[in-house]
Amino acid sequence: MRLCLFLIFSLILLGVGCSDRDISSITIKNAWVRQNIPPQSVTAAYLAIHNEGMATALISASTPVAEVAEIHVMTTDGNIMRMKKIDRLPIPEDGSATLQPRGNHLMLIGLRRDLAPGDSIALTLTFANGYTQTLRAPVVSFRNEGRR
Ligand SMILES: [Cu+2]
Repeated sequence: MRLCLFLIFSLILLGVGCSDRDISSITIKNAWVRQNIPPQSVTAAYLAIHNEGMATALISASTPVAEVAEIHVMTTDGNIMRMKKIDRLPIPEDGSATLQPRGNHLMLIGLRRDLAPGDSIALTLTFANGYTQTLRAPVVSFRNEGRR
């Protein structure tokens, strides 16, 4: 009986330890958004996700400046690069996922205003492990993109 209680107590401790590790394990770096070119009301956002915990996935994104934010991956169809909406972007255990130009990105669709260089937007990211983070991403001129 005593051993049993001890085991249960240990499991509870372990459980708490694990979820703490998961929640604090994600760091988001280098977030930025490409300025849109009016009258186009779409653009893309990029960032790097670092995970020091168990495998998870990015499952949604949102921003007050766009009606929709979708997770897009790039696929090749013959010689043609196409983008495709996905429901979850896997983030490996102790790994990372990078969203960058000509690669995977967040597609901001239905911009409510034009995004000009010097501006910044709020981006909220939600992960499969329950972690959610809101961060600010600067708007970058498409002319300066190569420097990033
Ligand atoms: Cu896209």
